[in-house]
Amino acid sequence: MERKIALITGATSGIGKACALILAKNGYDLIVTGRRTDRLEAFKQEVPKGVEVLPLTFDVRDKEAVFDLLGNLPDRWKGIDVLINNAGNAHGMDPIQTGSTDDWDAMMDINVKGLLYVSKAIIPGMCERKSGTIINIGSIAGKEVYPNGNVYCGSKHAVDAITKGMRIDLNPFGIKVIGIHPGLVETEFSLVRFKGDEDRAEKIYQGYEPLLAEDIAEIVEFCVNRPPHVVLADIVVLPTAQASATMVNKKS
Ligand code: NDP
Ligand code: 8X3
Repeated sequence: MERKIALITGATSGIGKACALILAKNGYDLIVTGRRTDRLEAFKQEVPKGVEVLPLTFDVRDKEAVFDLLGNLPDRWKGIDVLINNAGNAHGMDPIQTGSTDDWDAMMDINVKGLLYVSKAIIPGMCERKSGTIINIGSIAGKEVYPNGNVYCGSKHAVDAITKGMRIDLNPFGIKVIGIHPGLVETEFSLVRFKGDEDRAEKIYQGYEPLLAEDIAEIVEFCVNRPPHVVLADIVVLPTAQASATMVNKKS
């Protein structure tokens, strides 16, 4: 099988890690990123034999680090076929009148500006090669707004708009741009949102069967295995028990 290269941001847990693992099984060598170096290093042991992994530790908010590391990749890693812009989180869940500006900064800087910095570092190479696939992980929160979701929803609506803009601008270069917008996926997401409050985080996923990170990874696998003339442009995926951002059919 011809080996390809995928770059996955936020590969230290959840959706990003699951996507990295499934792409490894599909013959990709991987550039995996995140802030937790220990997890990136440990990840190297989890991939099938023969898969090459380049771990890069940086905060997507750090513009200089993004351009320095991704702009100076070793030649062997420059030809990125698939970019998955996944790094991101919600920070807090408060009404707009009492929300924290630190939380707002984190969400806009990571989910929106971080995605832009990484994309800007990678897109020129894809344009030169006239090929590539960009998958932006949005959210149901980018399609709807829910109580106390205000700024997180705003950040994911921005991801949705930026994804559509990328699709238009990069179309002449034959670059596929895909938005995947999941509903509730059980990962470390709620632990981060609720600042380490495990009880509160666990309750988000109780009383119904949430999506797993692997469910999203399987969609990514399907997307990257489409023939050249097919792009799955915009995908909303929910747990069956979830009908909208605000309606989840909980049994207890
Ligand atoms: P996790 O908290 O499990 O994973 C988040 C990942 O993003 C981690 O690898 C983390 O790595 C990375 N990350 C966060 N902040 C930064 C930063 N400043 N710089 C670099 N990397 C960062 O959550 P999920 O897997 O659920 O989230 C992945 C994406 O999916 C996010 O964009 C999220 O908004 C989206 N999403 C999640 C849903 C859910 O219900 N779980 C539903 C819809 C969308 P590290 O901490 O090592 O830096
Ligand atoms: C994560 C899903 O519903 O918590 O984007 O916003 S939700």
